[in-house]
Amino acid sequence: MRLSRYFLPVLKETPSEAQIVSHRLMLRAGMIKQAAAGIYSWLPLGFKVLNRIEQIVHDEQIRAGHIPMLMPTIQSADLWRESGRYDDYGEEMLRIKDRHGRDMLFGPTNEELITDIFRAHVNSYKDLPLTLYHIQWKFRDEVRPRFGVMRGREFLMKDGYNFDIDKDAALHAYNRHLVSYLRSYERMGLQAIPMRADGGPIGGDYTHEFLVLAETGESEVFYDSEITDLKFGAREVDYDSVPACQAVLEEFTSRYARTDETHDEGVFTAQVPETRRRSARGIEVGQIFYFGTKYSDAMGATVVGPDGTRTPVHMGSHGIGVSRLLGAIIEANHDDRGIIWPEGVTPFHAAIVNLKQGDADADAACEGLYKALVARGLEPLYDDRPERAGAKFATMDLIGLPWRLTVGPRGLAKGVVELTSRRTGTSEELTPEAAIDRLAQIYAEHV
Ligand code: 5CA
Repeated sequence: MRLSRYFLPVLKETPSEAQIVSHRLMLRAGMIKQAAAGIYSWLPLGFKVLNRIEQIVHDEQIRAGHIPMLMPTIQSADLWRESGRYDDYGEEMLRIKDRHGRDMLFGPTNEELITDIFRAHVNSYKDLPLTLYHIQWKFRDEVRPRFGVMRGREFLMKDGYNFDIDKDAALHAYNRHLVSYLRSYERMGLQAIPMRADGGPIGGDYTHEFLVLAETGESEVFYDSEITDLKFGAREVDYDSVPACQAVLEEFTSRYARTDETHDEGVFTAQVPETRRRSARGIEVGQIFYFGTKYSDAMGATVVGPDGTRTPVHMGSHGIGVSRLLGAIIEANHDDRGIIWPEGVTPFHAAIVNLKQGDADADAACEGLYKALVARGLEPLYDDRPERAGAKFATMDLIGLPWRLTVGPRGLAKGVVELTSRRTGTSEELTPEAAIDRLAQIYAEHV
């Protein structure tokens, strides 16, 4: 993409309504624009990152054997009356009447709708296990929408639902989700710690939240410092293997980590040596639940078991805050000049900054780099505007592309361009070919 032809409405002033750094940076970098309280338009740069995150979530869900689909945003109140949640959900649910006076709602989550699909089409234990998921906009009429996309009213969520014959099988689905979530967050450049938590309106007493540590997090967390050293890394886990998934769960959850709802000072003190006790703030980027037969009992979702009798299926639901993740990633990756995208989610792979637009050699070198990067499957953002170098650097630093190629007559006279890391600030002079090879190599690990 050439910046002169892109739509990147960066702001010079720091918007006064934004209280936290990720919100400020998303507005300043022209990623989002508020449409109403807690509701945002996703401008091209923000939309690109949102898509990258969504793609990682899809890849990892499909890798775990979960099946993508799409349910609507608007639901009928009838199903929610069946489950008993129409009254329970309270004012967070946006209730709508259609022209015939029928009660509808903008879905805050989809347990009812998916259970209805299941009971209409699945009849036998032979069709289990089954995990269906979608990535769809949700609406929760939060009392205090704030912090930009972190606590929106309209937000994008991946929500998945498992259907299993019994508790053991459903717990395997739970463990599989935990593994796939650890992989997903690491690909986004985040360490998200799974913590025992509280079920809330979804229900169920077995649940883990995934928290990214950040000062601006809304949850208070208590943990054993050793948990932050755990890395999922490049290991391959067989998702069909009960012991393999169980082993990952145990490794990542055996060290103490709790959110405030279930924090018990006595247990924390007994389990964790004093030097390793930590408390901090965390951003909840996902949550997994096992809730047994709560919805299948209420809505009659049963299958015929091996002995010919009907039994309600065991279920769980599993959510990732796709739009919230942009805020969480920025909270964990920024400096005073702007965002620093992890390679896995960056909107463009590399910036090309032409120090002397209009100079025939510099223009030709930039065009050459641009084409070579595209040919290697990478997406560059070429700042081809007739601006000062300082302004071009400031824009690229603000929008946070992890790598910058700087091209100018002085370097070209020596046959080199400069490759700069946004994170470390270190620069290297390389021939254009070597710079392209380097970038291709860096991103080979992030496809
Ligand atoms: N049905 C279950 C799991 S699919 C569910 O709704 N879980 S949840 O309530 O925990 O939401 C899943 C994730 O969505 C949360 O972990 C959080 O990352 C994200 N989320 C929840 N509320 C908001 C909000 N108001 N704004 C942005 N993201 C949100």
